Amino acid sequence: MSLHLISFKTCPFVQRAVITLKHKNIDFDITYIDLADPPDWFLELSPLAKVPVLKVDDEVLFESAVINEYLDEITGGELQPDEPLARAKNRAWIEFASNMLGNLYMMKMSKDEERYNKYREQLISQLHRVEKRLGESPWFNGKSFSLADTAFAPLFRQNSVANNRLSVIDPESMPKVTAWSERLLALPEVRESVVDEFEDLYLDAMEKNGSYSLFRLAA
Ligand SMILES: N[C@@H](CCC(=O)N[C@@H](CS)C(=O)NCC(=O)O)C(=O)O
Repeated sequence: MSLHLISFKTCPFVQRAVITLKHKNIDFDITYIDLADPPDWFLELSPLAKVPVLKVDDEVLFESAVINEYLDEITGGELQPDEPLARAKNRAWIEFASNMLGNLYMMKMSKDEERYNKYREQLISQLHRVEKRLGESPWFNGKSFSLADTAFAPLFRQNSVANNRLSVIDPESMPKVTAWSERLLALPEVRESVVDEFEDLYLDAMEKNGSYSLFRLAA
């Protein structure tokens, strides 16, 4: 069976799939496209015109959460809780992380202070909710590393851009989130889930968008 991932170099949703692939030592190929000028073959392949897309031989999978469950299930399934309610709750928090990724993107790319602050406040309130949900360390579900960890890790990677100078994580009021995010960012599969030029590309995108965050960085 061949696995071929279609990616965009700064997309956190693709990074989720890369983390799972690397965590489970699964062989895969990767093709990067430019979402600003997507090739026709990609638009034909991707029902929502979004990455990630995973080609499994000639079949097409889309949506990062679905791709990750599939990758886990063909390799033993240990990244999802066994019990149905716990498994459903894991899925719900993965969806929560997707919403947070949207807010983080909007915060980083907002053109003005008002919108920047609006998304920043939403994110901070969401992080406080995650802080309350976190229990035993080291991972989201305690001892078992799971797809919730691979789903949140790209959020923390994007949050850490520019040496954490735009971070929304407050170590004092969010000690569990702080420790969990640092633990995730230290994992090889998370460090290697982004291309070498990731930071430059991300900052370029902020510049192209006329992002207000850049004023914060310059201050
Ligand atoms: N719910 C999707 C979100 C994927 C997504 O939003 N991908 C972005 C890039 S990070 C995309 O392809 N955007 C292209 C577009 O919206 O046209 C998932 O989890 O895979």
